[in-house]
Amino acid sequence: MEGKVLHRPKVDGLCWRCSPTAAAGGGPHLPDMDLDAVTKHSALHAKPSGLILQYGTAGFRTKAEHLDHVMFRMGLLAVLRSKQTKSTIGVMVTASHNPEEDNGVKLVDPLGEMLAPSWEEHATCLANAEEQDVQRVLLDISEKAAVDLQQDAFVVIGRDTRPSSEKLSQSVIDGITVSGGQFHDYGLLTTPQLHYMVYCRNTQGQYGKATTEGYYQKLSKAFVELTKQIGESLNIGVVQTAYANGSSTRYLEDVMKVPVYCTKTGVKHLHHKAQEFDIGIYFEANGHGTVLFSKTAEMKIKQLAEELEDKKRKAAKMLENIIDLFNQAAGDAISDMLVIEAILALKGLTIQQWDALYTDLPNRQLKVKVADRQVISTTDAERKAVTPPGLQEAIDDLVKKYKLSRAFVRPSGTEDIVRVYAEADSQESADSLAHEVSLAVFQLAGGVGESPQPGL
Ligand code: 16G
Repeated sequence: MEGKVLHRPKVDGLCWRCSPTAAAGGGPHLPDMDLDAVTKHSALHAKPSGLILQYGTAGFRTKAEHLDHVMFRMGLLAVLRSKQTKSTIGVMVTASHNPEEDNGVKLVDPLGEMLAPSWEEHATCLANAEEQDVQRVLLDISEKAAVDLQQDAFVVIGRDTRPSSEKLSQSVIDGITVSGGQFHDYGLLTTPQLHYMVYCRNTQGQYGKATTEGYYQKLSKAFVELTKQIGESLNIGVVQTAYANGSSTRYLEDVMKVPVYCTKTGVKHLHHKAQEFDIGIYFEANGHGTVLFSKTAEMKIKQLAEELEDKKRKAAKMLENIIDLFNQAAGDAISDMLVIEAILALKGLTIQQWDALYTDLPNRQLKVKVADRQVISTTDAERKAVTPPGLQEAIDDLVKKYKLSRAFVRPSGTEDIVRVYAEADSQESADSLAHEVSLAVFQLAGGVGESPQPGL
């Protein structure tokens, strides 16, 4: 067959002519479309005969094995749409929540919106064209939509994690390249991320940076702004116990600038204290903890989720989901873990980066057996011993010997022992301080059995 090259339509936009170069067998003439090459490649992505698909609510969706030709042809169509709109167009390979063996594809228009309905029709025509009609349908679409074929075309591609997605996105790329388009393949992306990329690229980065990092930055910035804004009208408090690492308290007070409170050990104490705030965050070093939102906070967030401009509304919606995810009844390690996972993903942080926000001071916990642990009474949220006499003074003297040090003792509420906690600038110092305090407890509070040994 003679090499035909699609060209800019005549002024009336209705008719096509062949390029003299192409007619003379001059080969591809980019950015025009080499229809011979398209036909050749199309045969490599042959349509199963009789298969009819519809560009539906979310593009084309069916069994992955039936989609190769659709992918190739959507690559072609994306190039035409890009030329027509003089903008970057997106192609997303995904079947979202459908079964794993399915797949699908949809096009994203210049401002990140869904493909225009008239182009959905073109998509359906092209996807269902029999092999010998592909050229004619391409010509037809270009004519109807007055596509300027001299224009450059640029397409961005994303795909989901399905096993079939990588190969199918390659077929999209094949369609793009054979029709003279350029592309950027983002690889794995969520669908909203691809919409975001398209929008960013067509607004010269005004909406944000067209990278996944840019996407996360934009969201987390909005999230921080919103929480700040909420923070101005709602009071936030963090509740810890004496067991909280001194570094965490310093980080919260000095860097995060949030007020920190200390209560006695036990969820019941922390929970009640946290209820005093609009947003009350409580956490015990042994893992118990959650975040409580007052009714006022919930209402405020709900309001913001409806009233504010786009990015703030999204951040408020995110906070609404966070309220649901945090267990409001009691500390819940699973719900805490999921919230943390979500925040890390949102901020693009690894667990290691999160862990490195501050460094815990070395610390040691020990147990001491005494005849009657109730001889020890405490005050100041268990940070100071009131009885037996002389114990607190002994602890104070020991603490003075070490740098960045702190120590306290309290009778356990769950075991028949006294707990000793110490922290200091090095593990050696923390171990040594804890041991010395254990000895003081043993001597002053009626220790039983063998006296505490170093290193135990
Ligand atoms: C219980 C508490 C926990 C507390 C721990 C203290 C609940 C659900 N759990 O596990 O909050 O930290 O006891 O134990 O209330 P202790 O008094 O033996 O140090």
